[in-house]
Amino acid sequence: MKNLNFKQVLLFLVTLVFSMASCKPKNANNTISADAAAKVYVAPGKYDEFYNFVSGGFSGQMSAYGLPSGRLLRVIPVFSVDPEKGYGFSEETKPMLNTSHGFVPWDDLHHVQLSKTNGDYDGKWVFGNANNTPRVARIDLKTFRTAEIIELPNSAGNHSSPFLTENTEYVVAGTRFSVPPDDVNGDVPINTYKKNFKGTLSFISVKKDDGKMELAFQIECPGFNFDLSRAGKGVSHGWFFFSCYNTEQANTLLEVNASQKDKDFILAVNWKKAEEYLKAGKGKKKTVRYAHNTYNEKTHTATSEIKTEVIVLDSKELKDLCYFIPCPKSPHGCDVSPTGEYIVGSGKLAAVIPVFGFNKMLKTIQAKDFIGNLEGIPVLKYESVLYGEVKKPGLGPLHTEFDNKGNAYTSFFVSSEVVKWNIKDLKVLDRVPTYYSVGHLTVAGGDTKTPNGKYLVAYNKITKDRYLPTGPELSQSAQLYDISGDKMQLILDFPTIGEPHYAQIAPADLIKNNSTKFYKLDENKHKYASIGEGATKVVREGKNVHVYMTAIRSHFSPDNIEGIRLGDDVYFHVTNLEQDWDVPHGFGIKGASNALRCVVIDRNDVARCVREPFLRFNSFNMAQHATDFGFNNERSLHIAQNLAHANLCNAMTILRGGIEIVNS
Ligand code: CUK
Repeated sequence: MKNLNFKQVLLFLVTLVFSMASCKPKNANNTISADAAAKVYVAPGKYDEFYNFVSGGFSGQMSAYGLPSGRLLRVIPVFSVDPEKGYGFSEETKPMLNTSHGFVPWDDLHHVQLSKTNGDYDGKWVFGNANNTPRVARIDLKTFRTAEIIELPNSAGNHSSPFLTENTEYVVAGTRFSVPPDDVNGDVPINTYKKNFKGTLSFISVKKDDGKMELAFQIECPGFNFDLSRAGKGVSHGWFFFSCYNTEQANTLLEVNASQKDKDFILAVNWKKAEEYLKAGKGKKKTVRYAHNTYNEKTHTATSEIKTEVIVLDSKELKDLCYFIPCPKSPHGCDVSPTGEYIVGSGKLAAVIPVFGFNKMLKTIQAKDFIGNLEGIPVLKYESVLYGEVKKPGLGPLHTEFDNKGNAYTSFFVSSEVVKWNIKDLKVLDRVPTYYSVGHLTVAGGDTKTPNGKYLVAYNKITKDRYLPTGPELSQSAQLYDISGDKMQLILDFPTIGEPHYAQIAPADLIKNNSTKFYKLDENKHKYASIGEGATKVVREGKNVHVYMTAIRSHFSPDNIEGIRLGDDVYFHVTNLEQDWDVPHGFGIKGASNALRCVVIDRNDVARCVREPFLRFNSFNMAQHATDFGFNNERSLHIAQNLAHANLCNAMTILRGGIEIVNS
């Protein structure tokens, strides 16, 4: 919870937090009953029942775990480079990390969202947001690879993102911080904040068949901070709900000044209405700059395009588009029940959890039961929209998900617990501790129309005492609870990669049978592909030399390259010829800073390795490593050297042009 309001929570409750964090219950181990081990045991060779997609926070990656075992299956590079997969190192993948600011190979991958059809996961894609340089990524679940990244203009701190409508019509992304527009009018002094800073909500359309994203439109809203959001579903399909804070529009000392008011808001947006306005030509074209990056599965190459225009709808002018629902103190989570009828606001500093009724909201709008108007947006009467309040739920409510029996589960940051309550009568039914300071939680299918409800995972901010120490920084933490009975039961701790913010859990059956096993060689449309060893060659174009190369276990072709001269740029285009599941190959060049970039551990990708111009062209020493050993960097290196000795010897050393010979 590394945002400003949590600093404030910590300011106010610092003693309490410390006491919570340091008072590990003496009987913590005893609270896990004997059957826990059996519940999480997945026998060797057996598959897990669920995939758990977990955000990597500041690692910029996403990871896939199996549940209930907690086994790490794969780290999926998204917003950061990853030598294990060559992502961001190979020339083919570098464009994925391009932005309007240039190459940005890092971000905070904050929330994940699985694609939906009719309000349930469909297993096609998983989306992730970049918090820092606002971007949204789509990962293809056939390949577990990042297929597309779109940057968002007019945004800063892309936090209420990426949340999806019930048929993945849109990926929606609200800006956490209001900013001046990205166009020529954007250079304004901070004391004009209230006038010039705006909160922009982005609606990215997603094509049904191939998932292709487009920035369809944006809605310009008052200069508040949009923290989190959820789409309506079922009865509330067509609406979107955003929690907002800093409605004071403070621009100094946000820790204190942004939480003065007794109530902030949940913004209800009628996106079907937005579509009507768009059709009627009510949008205004604005000049912006944003990158749109796409990975092509046929050419195995990414392209990055800079786009310069976006259509913006103005919430001030367009009636019936937006409404404010008052919500106690700095609402954070904003979650919608499986039927779509109940909207749960979690004020981080509030003593109750307000639950709003969607139909009550519609009636309030119809009756024009408003208590005011903020920059053209009607403010509804709290009592009229409120279904009820969960009383004394805990301290610091954050996020809520749902099971299949009419219950809700809310995470509490300050009191470090998960609280189960009934949606209908709002009674608290059960509470279990987390260790410690839980942020998000996820229930299997917990944001869908038909939750599975078997497991809940809590993602913690603090891990004191849970794992073997690892120096000043401890492992990140997830905790798995069995929620199938009346009482929640902690059954497993497992560490995660990076800081886990949000995660989702999908049945394995939805995804596993669609996994791509390998790329068919005759479908490879890469410009420099060599389809078969017979097609390999070395082609000189002035000072550029293109080596068309193939890799098959355990052999490179050609295995001698002669005639390279000092000052040449040599491009190695390596095609993996394997046509079987899981036979990737690596490729490296000794001494080149991009040697790692050439460790492209890919199926049938072609790696184009461009030598850095500032490097002296001394020698090449290439080696292939067998893949049935699995990979880590050290081992790859080791095998590479061994193979160089065993198979390749001097074969790949460049012998001509006054170049030093490498005796490998
Ligand atoms: S969150 Cu982003 S800092 Cu509750 Cu999704 Cu914690």
